[in-house]
Amino acid sequence: MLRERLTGYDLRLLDIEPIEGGITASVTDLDAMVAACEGVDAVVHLGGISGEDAWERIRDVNIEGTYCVFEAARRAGVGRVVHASSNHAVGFHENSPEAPDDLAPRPDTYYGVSKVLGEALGSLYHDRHGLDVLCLRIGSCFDAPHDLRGLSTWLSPGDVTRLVDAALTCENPGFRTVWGISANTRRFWSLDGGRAIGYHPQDDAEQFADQLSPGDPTKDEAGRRYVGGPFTL
Ligand code: 15L
Repeated sequence: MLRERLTGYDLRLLDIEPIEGGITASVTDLDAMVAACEGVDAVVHLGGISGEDAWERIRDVNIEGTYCVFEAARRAGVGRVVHASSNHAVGFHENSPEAPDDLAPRPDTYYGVSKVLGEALGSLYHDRHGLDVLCLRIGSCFDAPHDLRGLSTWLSPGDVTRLVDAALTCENPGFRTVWGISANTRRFWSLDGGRAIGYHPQDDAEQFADQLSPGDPTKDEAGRRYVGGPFTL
């Protein structure tokens, strides 16, 4: 989504799968990550497993990989890291209107734990090494919402681009956590943290409401009740 939309940037891409014009390496290969970070202004960290998995896989890929991102950025003198965190870092909080961007950790899975660890590493690398670190607690970033919960948690392709652009360009962010959602009519979570960095979402999942019908009642109920929705089950 971002690769084709983040125009105006000179992107250096890295993926474990070969991609056109990109570096092929694992996010867990510290030497490769340091080399990839040489001479860049900022890192956008999106690498890793994007859902629940065995502890060993989450540990070896997401936790080790996120350490490598911050350590490589530090060694290469990169000033800013934008970290794709997730609502699942705080997934066992009950939904409440305008839930703040800095809810305390309450992970719903090992995957959520890896996102908490990423935020903790970001905090450490900010306080100890002075990096600017923005942890985006992304909701559901897809072309369109998949289910009723997505009417609240959707982050559109256009808005994720606006959010990452704001995270890359805002002045003196320090360390912060920011919800990653669109301007959804049914949203639970605050847009204040986004506004504070100059993120102004333009999309609303409501446009998909009449295309979505109730799914598994237990999952729909978890989606209403908990930040992390069915990940809590
Ligand atoms: C996430 O963090 C996942 O990466 C994504 O696949 C979705 O499951 C999303 O959360 C969500 O909560 O909808």
